[in-house]
Amino acid sequence: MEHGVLIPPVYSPISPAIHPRHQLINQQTADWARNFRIGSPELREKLIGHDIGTFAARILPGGDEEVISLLADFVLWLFGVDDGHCEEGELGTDPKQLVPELSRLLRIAQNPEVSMLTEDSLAAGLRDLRRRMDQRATPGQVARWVDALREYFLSVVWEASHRNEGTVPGLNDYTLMRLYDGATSVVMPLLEMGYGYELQPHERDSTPVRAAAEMAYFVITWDNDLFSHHKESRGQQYYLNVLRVLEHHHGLAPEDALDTAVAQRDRVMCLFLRMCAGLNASGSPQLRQYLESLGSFIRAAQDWGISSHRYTTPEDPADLPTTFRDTPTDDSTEPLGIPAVAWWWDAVPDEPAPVLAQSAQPAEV
Ligand code: 3E9
Ligand code: MG
Ligand code: MG
Ligand code: MG
Ligand code: MG
Ligand code: MG
Repeated sequence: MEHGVLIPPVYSPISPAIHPRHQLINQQTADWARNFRIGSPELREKLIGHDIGTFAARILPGGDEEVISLLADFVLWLFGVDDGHCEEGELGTDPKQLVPELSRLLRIAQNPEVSMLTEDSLAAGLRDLRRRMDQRATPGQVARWVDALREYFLSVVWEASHRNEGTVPGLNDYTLMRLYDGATSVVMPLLEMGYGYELQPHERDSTPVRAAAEMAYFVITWDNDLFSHHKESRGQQYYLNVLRVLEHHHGLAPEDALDTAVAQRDRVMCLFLRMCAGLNASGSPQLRQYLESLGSFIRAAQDWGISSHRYTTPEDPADLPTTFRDTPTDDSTEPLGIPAVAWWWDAVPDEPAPVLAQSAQPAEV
């Protein structure tokens, strides 16, 4: 393997779960990709082989089937953009051309009726996604989906400027970019839609809840950087992931970069658990569902990440772990030395008061 890096089992304290109709959902997403001709024929068939419907069925294991299908099609569409335009396409090395193209797509998401990109299959797919969003989402959820697409697009343009220059950002910039270029925030409205509720702004936009979501983005994308390292580093193409950042800027040997990245995600995972425990103690039922879904999203990305052909690359096997571990390699409660996210550690509510033992509580009357 490149650099001799062997990805170890990662710490996962969250239980796996999957929607029982995952096979059908996965098949429907294959049909959708073919109907809308997402990506080049080669890319499309590759994406269909990645079991993205299964991934979506793990993100919303108890969710509405139509929303899971919508999420699956949307994630496949995102890979159509991320692989097709950004990482393997010509636009990906040219931020000046990427900006107008992504801005046009954003207009389609926002106003699907506009007569723009009428011959473009990604635009047609996006129109269909927006139409289905309208059937299941509140106007506020649609608006947040569009806003999240914009922040994803902004971050991939930043990434494209590094690809264009062949440069590697430092850890703080990389972290900030990665919070959005992993396309995790665009999934958030669908977590609510999957269970048929709308989280109220006073909860969703509160500093601790936003921190919890960002922690989930961090764990999901650091895990992706581990599981996709083989796929990304084996070719000749420019690639960017946390192992490369740590090797490049911190002078770490590949093995040490790996240990460092694993310790970082373990510490954030531990912080996420403390944050959720604190928020669950006082949150609404909708907030508790939302936090549970953040956990499902983390676990889904892990189960799918170690098993999808996208990362195991059977034609050149990646030798990914097949299990998880139940203890962190690093459980320090100290903030990571990453200024953009160090505030997370200050956002955790105080420990809830200990619950009285059952026998000490007065009997119900
Ligand atoms: C992920 O980063 C890029 C996104 C556009 C993929 C779409 C996935 C989601 C919306 C859910 C988040 C899941 C993840 C990050 C697994 P990157 O490193 O380009 O993904 P890759 O698969 O190429 O490693
Ligand atoms: Mg990418
Ligand atoms: Mg990629
Ligand atoms: Mg990756
Ligand atoms: Mg490797
Ligand atoms: Mg090792």
